[in-house]
Amino acid sequence: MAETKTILRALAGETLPVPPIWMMRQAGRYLPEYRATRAKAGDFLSLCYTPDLAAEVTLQPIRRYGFDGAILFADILLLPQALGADLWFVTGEGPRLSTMTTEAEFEALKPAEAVHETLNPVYETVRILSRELPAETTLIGFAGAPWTVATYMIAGRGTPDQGPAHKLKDENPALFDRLIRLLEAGTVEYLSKQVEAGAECVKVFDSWAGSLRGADFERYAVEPCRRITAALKARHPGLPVIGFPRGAGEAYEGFARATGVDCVALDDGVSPEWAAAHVQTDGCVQGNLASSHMVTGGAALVEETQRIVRALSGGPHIFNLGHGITPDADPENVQRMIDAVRGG
Ligand code: 1CP
Repeated sequence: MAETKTILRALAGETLPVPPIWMMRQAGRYLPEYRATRAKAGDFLSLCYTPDLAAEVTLQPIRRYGFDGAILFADILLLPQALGADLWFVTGEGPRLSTMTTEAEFEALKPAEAVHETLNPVYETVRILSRELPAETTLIGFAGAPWTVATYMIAGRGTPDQGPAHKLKDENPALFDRLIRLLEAGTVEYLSKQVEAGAECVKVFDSWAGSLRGADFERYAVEPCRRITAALKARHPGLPVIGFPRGAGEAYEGFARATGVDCVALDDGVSPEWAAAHVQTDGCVQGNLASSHMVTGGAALVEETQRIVRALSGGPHIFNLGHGITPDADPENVQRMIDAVRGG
């Protein structure tokens, strides 16, 4: 049967007359229905680990907007938790984890194969979604990339410059490499189970790839993504993989070739015209409207949306924001963006 899901068609390299669209953090605090379900769950982690509620918040933006893709509701920090790190969320501030900077702390982590014990509820969420999503909607699984997850594990929280992770990488490269390899193996385990449960493509979020320079970018952004992609495709032939080396700048060029991903997700730091000439030449691209337009709206939102659609119309493209939508966004601006993409 010919593929009818537009996101899978774009990921396979097809140029479509209207790009499919979904949005990073589409299930999130800007939506009143999300806030209501989250209040019912109590806290953020309970929401992630209660399959019925996690599936419900995943479905909310699909019902409201008819996005072409639904991203599993979970978090990149569930994997370190499954490896044995303590994880909690401080309301209004963000995630906190027990830190991992010494040999002894590394040794206390569990092996990659042990992650399923904690992550089983996430796979159940995927199974519910694969039953309940509309036939035309692509179910997207995801995980964090090793470098980005390591930055949180080493610092115990989000940091402006990922300083603690850079310090460990430079002072104790052997220990740092072992952590990266463990995260790679855990990520392959985690994403494989999501695929077995019904995820139709997966995205690897390297949100802090932009702070890696030169050889470090190769070693800790390109190489882990290449090894993860190869391992996943060996287990699941034909599985489409989206890579998101956020902040890569010029290093976006060649990233798909070097890693084997089927699609490169672009942040808003590169122009769509540049991406058409330097990134889309290797295959599908995703992106890249600045998420601030979801707050400010107006004519600029429509003009920038149309500019991106036009610039990337000559090749495979999935429309998205350059980063996650923020809690202060206006839900009506999301509809305006969709209408501008679909020509409504
Ligand atoms: O209060 C709330 O309800 C929590 C806000 C929230 C949400 C909605 C967090 C906490 N995580 C999520 C869900 C989430 N996280 C998804 C699900 C689906 C969707 O997109 O709709 C995804 C894909 C993520 C991925 C994620 N979590 C990333 C990578 C993408 C990115 O934004 O760069 C990162 C870095 C995280 C860590 C994290 N989780 C939550 C916060 C606030 C953060 C960032 C913390 C920091 O850097 O300080």
